[in-house]
Amino acid sequence: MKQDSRIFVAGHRGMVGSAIVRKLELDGFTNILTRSSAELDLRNQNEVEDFFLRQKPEFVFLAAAHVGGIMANKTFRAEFIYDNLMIEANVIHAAWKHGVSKLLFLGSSCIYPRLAPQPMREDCLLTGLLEDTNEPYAIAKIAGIKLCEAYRDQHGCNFISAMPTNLFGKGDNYDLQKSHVIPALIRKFHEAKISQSPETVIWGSGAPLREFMFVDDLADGCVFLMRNYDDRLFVNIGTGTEITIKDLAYIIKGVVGFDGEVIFDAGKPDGTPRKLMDSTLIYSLGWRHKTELIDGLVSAYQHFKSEFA
Ligand code: GFB
Repeated sequence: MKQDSRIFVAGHRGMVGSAIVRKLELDGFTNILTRSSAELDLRNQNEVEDFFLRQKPEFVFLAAAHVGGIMANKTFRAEFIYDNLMIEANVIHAAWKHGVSKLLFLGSSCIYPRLAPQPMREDCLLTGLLEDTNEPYAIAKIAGIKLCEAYRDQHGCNFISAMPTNLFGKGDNYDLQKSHVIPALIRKFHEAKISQSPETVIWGSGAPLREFMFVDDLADGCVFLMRNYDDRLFVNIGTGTEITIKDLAYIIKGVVGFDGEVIFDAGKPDGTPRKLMDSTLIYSLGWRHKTELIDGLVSAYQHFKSEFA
């Protein structure tokens, strides 16, 4: 990528896309193309086709997606598969048709089988059944990987894919029914502190293990891969560290400063029991995350307070 390359960040209003734009701006890229979903509906093939024809992007970060936490995935199953399949198919096809030099597609760690050996290596894709709560989303994300591979195989396109672990940070969704666990717990503990509630309810048993990455680190990893990686195999991006939801809850409780009890609601789903990625491949290329979980959580709580509290 040259400093004045035409770089399209699809999904720049989302948590990941906005972090990629921040990173590109920090690195001095001067020609970043963005469109809101009102300006360009990526599910609409004609609109996508017209955008690529007129704007001629040279590089594409495909960060646009319909995303959400465990309950949103479980509930809005049709939207999660349809929106994501349409976005990926339209953007990847148009990128080939209009001669994009390189595209990076963003997937998710939920592409791996529910009971995959831990830590999960890239080669365990499609070796077992998926987690039911997010199967439609995972199928769409696997389709995105396969689109990149197929356009590379048939047309020689330099389309690569990155699989981030669970993310959090600036621009996260704090809607309690749709969000992921970290923004949900920040909000729940904050509101319980303000209202001096004696307790806060956490979903599930607290036993599941998750790996979390601060979104600005993920953006750094994506730009690193865009500059340094041209191979067919998709790349895991993780921190290598996992934590139980229970321990995470107590850390966030401390960051927010809530003094009450934590109650676990076993009526809510746990989802995948464990989801730790093997990030040996990206480490071997010379990349590592920079932000420790506690520092990222402190920063996320500050963003939450400045935007919502
Ligand atoms: O972050 P989360 O929704 O995503 O949930 P997943 C992680 C764990 O936190 C689950 C528990 O075991 C939840 O039951 N949890 C506890 C909570 N309290 C809460 C709460 O108040 N809100 C939420 N949301 N969770 C999603 C997938 O799975 O992760 C997607 O559905 C995607 O497909 C994404 O892969 C990264 O890790 O379970």
